[in-house]
Amino acid sequence: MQLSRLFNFLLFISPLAVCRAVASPHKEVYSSGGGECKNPLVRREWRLLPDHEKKEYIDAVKCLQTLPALTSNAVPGAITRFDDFQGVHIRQAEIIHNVGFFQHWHRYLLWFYEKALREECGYSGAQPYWDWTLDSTSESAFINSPIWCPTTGFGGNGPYLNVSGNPFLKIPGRTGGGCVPDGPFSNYTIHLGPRGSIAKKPQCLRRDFAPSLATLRLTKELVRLPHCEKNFDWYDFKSQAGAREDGFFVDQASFHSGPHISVGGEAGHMADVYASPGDPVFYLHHASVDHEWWKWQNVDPETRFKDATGPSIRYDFPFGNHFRGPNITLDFRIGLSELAPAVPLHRVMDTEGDLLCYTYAKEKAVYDPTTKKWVAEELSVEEEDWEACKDPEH
Ligand SMILES: [Cu+2]
Repeated sequence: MQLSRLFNFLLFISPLAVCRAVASPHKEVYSSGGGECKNPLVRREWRLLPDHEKKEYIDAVKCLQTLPALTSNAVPGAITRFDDFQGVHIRQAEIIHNVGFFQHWHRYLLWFYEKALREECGYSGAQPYWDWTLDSTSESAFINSPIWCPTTGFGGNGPYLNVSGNPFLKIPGRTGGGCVPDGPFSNYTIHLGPRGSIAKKPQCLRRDFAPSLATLRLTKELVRLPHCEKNFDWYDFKSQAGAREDGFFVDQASFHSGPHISVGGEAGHMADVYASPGDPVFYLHHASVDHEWWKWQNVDPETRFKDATGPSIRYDFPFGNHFRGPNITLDFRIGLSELAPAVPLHRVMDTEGDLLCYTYAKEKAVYDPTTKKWVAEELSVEEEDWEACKDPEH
């Protein structure tokens, strides 16, 4: 395990344009035969993938969107394999958020999504992530992020709708709301949602960017704060902040809720607590949420691979003022309905354990204003410490 982590110290110098990228530094091959993770997939930031890898990923997502669903018996509106994953999230949305196993459940979902892309759609890479802090420096940085590129990304914002039609959210600074008009998913039909609906209801992919929220809540400094917590329950609570029983609080938006709302605003799919996986960018966002947890865990693996606490029931303390159920333990079980077997939490604590087999590249994306390209650089020891908040005094 340690040896495989060492491989990630590779230095990648790849000039990348905003909408274009270049050659791949390497390709990891997943191998976890015999219950041992030997050669983990290495997840990287979207803008650091060379163009042909971006295309391969998007082609694989589009492939999932054509394969027949496995869960149509339970989810009548599920037509495709892509819908399967959105469907299980819709069905479990009321039990998997604002609880202690939120991180674990989403990690497990992503693992099976990544697996489906690879095993059913021939994708040879790892699930990429979207580091929102790179796009929170200004409103224009957010709007012009490489992730929204119509040719090598996921397409951009929807046109502005004066009335969002969402009675549950009031988001200042929303700028869109309509159907995404460009990119690879502009003609894609989402079948499930809104909210808890699992009946077939064809709809376009909608985005409703709130760039000001991104600049206020997704800065490197704010994203770092949960990392300063030594115990999982407070790390987890802070990373899930913003979405509460009594509504959404923009001024408390965390790196989980903040990107959901910055992309989804009021009318976009990403803002829908149930149906958000209808937007393919959901998986890059959640890979980044998982990346943060992975960073937090790896500061002290001995302790933190065993630290799973927090309520088993939604909105129990500290997510609300209720005390209705017991706290989770490592033996608490999560599942993905028909999509994957139920497993105890201890199986998903280590991303290089006997079930999961992936890691995150130890690199950072740096923008070179002269060449207008993003390049990968190795994290210095000081930067790693800062990101991990090993010493809150500094
Ligand atoms: Cu979720």
